[in-house]
Amino acid sequence: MHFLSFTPIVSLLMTFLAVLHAAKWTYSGPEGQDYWPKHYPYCGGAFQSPIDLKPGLLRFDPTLRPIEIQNYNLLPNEQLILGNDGHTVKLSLPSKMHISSLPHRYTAAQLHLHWGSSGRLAGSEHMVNSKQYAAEMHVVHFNSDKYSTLAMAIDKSDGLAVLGVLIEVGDFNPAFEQILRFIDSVKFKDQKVRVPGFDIRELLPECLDEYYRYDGSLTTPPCYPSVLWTVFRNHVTISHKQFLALATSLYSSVAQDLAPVSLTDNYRRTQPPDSRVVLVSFKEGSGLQGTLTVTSQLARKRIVQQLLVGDLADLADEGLYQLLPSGSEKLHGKNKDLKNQETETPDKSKQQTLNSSLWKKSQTNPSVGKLGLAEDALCFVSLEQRVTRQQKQSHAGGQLVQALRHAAFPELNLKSYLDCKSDLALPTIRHILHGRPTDEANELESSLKKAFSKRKSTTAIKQSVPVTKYGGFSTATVPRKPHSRGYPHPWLLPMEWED
Ligand code: 3TV
Ligand code: ZN
Repeated sequence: MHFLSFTPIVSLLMTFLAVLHAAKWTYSGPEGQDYWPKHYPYCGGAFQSPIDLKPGLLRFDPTLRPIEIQNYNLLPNEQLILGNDGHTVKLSLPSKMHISSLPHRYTAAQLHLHWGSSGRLAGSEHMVNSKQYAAEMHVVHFNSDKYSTLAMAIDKSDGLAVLGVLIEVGDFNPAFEQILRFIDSVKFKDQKVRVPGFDIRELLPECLDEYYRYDGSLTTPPCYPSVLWTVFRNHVTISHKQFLALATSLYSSVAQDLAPVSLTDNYRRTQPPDSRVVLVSFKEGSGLQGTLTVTSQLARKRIVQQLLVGDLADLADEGLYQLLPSGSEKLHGKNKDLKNQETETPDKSKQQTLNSSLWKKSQTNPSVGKLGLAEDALCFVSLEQRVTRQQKQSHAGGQLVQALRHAAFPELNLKSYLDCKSDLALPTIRHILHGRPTDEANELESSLKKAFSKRKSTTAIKQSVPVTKYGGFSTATVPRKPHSRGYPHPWLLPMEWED
């Protein structure tokens, strides 16, 4: 999803002009981060990075897979370019390097560093429980399934995936030395040097299973909210000498400048979390034990979203059974059998592609998507219709389906009813009425009666309010159902079940 809704030509022109007239920016002073939004409006917008990864923001998500990376083990004959762009020192990376464990292939483009200064061993961008580390490395990847270059991907909501590595001063790090030993060759802005390839995996912490995950932005102008962030739980170390080499060798000014400006403290301050949560792949030692589980609302939403566009059987091992009321674990075994049944539909590959971006967008944002409407992802289609169709396709009638309906539908339908105003079947409305506070139940019941009495005019209403075929899952383009006049609640239109 391009969050600038221009035609490709206008967009290209804007990019060209933006490059020509890219406003100078720095980390402090008159062009410092407080003033970035003047020229780069996204920097003053929502869902910005970095953030402070505080316990209150964290949600344990056992479905987060270990990060899998491919072809990081470069050989010395594969030359890379190390450069100073005036904001950071960056290393170009070959396109064979990629992340393979996300819904799309994310191809590596470059890595770079953020650091403090010689007197301040505090220059990381992300913080963990308000602790700032000495430095931070970012390995930038772009969604190469959808975009051909980093430049094309940079302003797309599913464009980038960045791996963040926190760096502490401690033991000498031989892998970082493969970069730092060339640092004097790129002291000034725009200087570049060829360096031999090495195993980039060695720059990452040993354990790639434990990480923080959230939707955020570039931490530098233009601050597009296009980054799926993965910040590893475990830090790496560099020696004090290595840190000083990084913090004292570089300048943000060109070599010819008579007044050289040191390149230090090139980190952005942490940004508000807005409505985001941060998913964590680990529980032990995180302070999350027993407080948040897979049955959290967020996890339920995700599982149901998967259910809506995916394959019921595929969910068997991903915790679907955990949605069910206690005692229904027995059904899990049953569910597993579904894997052997024919559930493929002609549209499946397309559905999964759509699902992936929807999943990505919604997974860390429980209330409003970065482009404003992620919540609608759950309600812009009739949940009932889709789940029922899914059930039919997977021949998964019976116990599992019944349990699922009882466990997952009441909450979702209530949400649809109160917020999303999507279609609801009368029996379901009655079902959710059951057990609600009396006032609410009465109001709903009278609305129902009126709605029911006008049911004969449904056809006419349907003509004036076309049934929307929400063909895609773009959260930015979900049309809102127009309110129909003459109904007690305009959204209380009886739903006709599709066969
Ligand atoms: F893609 C980037 C990032 F993700 C780039 S490329 C150039 C952007 C105009 C960059 F310079 C970055 F600093 C980051 S970051 O968000 O990882 N810091
Ligand atoms: Zn960065």
